[in-house]
Amino acid sequence: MVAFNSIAVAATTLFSLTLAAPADVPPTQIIHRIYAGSTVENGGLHFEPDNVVADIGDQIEIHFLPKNHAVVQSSFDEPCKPLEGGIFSGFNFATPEGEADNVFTFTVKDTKPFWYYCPQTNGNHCQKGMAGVINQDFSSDKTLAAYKIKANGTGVSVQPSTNPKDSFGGSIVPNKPL
Ligand SMILES: *[C@@H]1O[C@H](CO)[C@@H](O)[C@H](O)[C@H]1NC(C)=O
Ligand SMILES: [Cu+2]
Repeated sequence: MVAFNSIAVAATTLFSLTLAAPADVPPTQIIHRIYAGSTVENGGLHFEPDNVVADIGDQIEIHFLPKNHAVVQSSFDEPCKPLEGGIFSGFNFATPEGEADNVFTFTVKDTKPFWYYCPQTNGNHCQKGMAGVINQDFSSDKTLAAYKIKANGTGVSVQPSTNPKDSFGGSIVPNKPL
C-alpha cells in the first residue's frame, strides 16, 4: 500500500511538471535595461529607451529614476489602461534621486508588440508621453508615435489594482550596479 501511494504521488508530480513546461520560456541571458524617467527627455516623463527589440526569453529590467513611476502593460488600442493579464510593477520604486534600490524584471514571452505606460496620475505621465513598446511591428501603422498621440487623448490613466503596491507578471529584485 505504501509503495503504491508513493508511485501515485511521483506520477502526479511528473504530470504537473510536464503540463507546466510549455509556459516556461528558456532564458537567453540577455537583459534589456529600460529607465523609467529621464534626466534629459520630456521633463523626465520618458522611458529610455522607449522602443526596444527583444527576443523570446530575454529579460526586461526596468530601472526607476525620480520621482514615483510604475510600469503597466496596455493594448495599442487603449493606452493608459491595463491589459487584462498584463504586467504591473506596482508603485514600489519612489526615489528622490538616483535609481531606486529595486528593479522590476520580466521575461519576453513572445515577439508580439508589448505596449506599456506609466500609470502615475499626479502629472498625467501616460498622457504626456511616458509610454513605450517592446517589439513594435515596424511594417504596421501601429507605431509608438501613434500610441503616444492616442495616449494624450485619454482622460485619466486607469490603475491595474486598488492596491497601488500590487505587482504582477514579473519580479521585484535588488538593483545590482553594472
Ligand atoms: C497632451 O500632451 C501635451 C504635450 O506634451 C501636454 O501639454 C498635455 O498636457 C497633454 N494632455 C494631457 C491630458 O496631459
Ligand atoms: Cu511616471
